[in-house]
Amino acid sequence: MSNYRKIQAEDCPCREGMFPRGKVSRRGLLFAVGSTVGVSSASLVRPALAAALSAPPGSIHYDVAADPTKEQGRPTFEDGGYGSRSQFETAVRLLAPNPNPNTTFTPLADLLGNITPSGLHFERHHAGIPVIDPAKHSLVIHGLVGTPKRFTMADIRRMPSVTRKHFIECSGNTLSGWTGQMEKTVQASHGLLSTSEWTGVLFSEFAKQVGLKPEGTWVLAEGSDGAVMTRSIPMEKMLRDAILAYGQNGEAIRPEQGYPLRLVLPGYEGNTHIKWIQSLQVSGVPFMSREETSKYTDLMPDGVAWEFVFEMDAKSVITFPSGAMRLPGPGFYEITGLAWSGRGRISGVEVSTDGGATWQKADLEGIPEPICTIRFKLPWMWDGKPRVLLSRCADETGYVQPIRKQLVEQRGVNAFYHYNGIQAWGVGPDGSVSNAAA
Ligand SMILES: Nc1nc2c(c(=O)[nH]1)N[C@H]1C(S)=C(S)[C@@H](COP(=O)(O)O)O[C@H]1N2
Ligand SMILES: [Mo]
Repeated sequence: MSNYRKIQAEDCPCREGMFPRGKVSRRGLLFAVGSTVGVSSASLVRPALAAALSAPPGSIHYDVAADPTKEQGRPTFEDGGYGSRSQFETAVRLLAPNPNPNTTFTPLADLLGNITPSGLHFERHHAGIPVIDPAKHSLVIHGLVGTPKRFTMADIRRMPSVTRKHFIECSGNTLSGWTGQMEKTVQASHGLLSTSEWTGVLFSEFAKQVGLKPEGTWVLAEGSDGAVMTRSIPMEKMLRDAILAYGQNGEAIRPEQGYPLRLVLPGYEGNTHIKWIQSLQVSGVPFMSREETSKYTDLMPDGVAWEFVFEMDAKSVITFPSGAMRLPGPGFYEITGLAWSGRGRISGVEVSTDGGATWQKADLEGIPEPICTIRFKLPWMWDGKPRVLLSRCADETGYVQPIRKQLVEQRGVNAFYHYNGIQAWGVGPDGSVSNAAA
């Protein structure tokens, strides 16, 4: 397996040109240069040396010990007190092709377990990432409430909190299923999906403080970014499980994810999880904002557009082996991937290694949690023949992930969002893995 991972990192075309080779973290450079040639100015370093010292994003370059058991290791706190990953780890987010510098994809094939490291969480920004001082940020709750109120971040931090694991998935994830474009890697096809442990305050706690009027059936959530992104959310959902989150994976939420405060609406399409949230306005009707009229609707074959398609249907994907990888030869592999549903817990995952002729029950890693990804696994002996690998999942409502044909029969091919068909990866006789759609 470890041998295989190395092959994968070199072969994956999506990674080409993504590392700032020759651009060296200042601290790492000074550390290495100071110990070898005794100069302290980075500008004096010859380009060849700088290239040799380059380190992938999020890491610091250090010289490798000839024998780590025979010398003192490097001192702690070289990182200034905030850790970095090994210089040998290279997984990064994938930037969407130009001209869209506002979207990145999670490297799903590199993830271990179930949580997405915060630095690899996918990003979708309609107007870039605002820089917000938490001391000056607040959330106003107004409209059809008894007492309109402004909550500072300090007020919010004092309220009773919850910590829950949930995925967020952009409704445009896997849209190549509709268009038929063959994305080469699972990062490009499925990478607008990430899972974090979110910490924050349930909306129901805020509701107790402002007092809701019975006619308040919708809430307009509004961000404080350049897009002032707004979505209308049913009050029933807000009271059921909406979280005003300030924490992500054990620390403050990342700027890219909405620092200092974001809405988390478990299972709802990503665009409703308003980041950098500043206002919640209660009303008796949806607001019909730009994002729910011109944008996030699904056009059906009969010309009718579905709107307020909130819940993300059950989906699964094999992340190993997946597109652009190469299996080094016949033998044992553990097929693995992720399954998730916006409607509850995943109840089961099946894998086919023969293009859907037969299916086997996959092992689930741990106990499925509601509206959270779960890792599945299946031991597999590859005989060296061409194979097509598929996964399909079911959730606790009894819903089974469909094939593309079923989706197209129901919705045509104009529906840009909410594609959740089964993904197929083909394994060639040379071990090369490629997108075989489904
Ligand atoms: N204020 C604001 N909230 C926003 C957005 C935005 O551009 N501005 N993008 C939305 C979209 S389309 C998605 S898919 C998710 C992405 O969340 P992430 O960037 O934390 O992955 O945030 C949503 N919330
Ligand atoms: Mo999105």
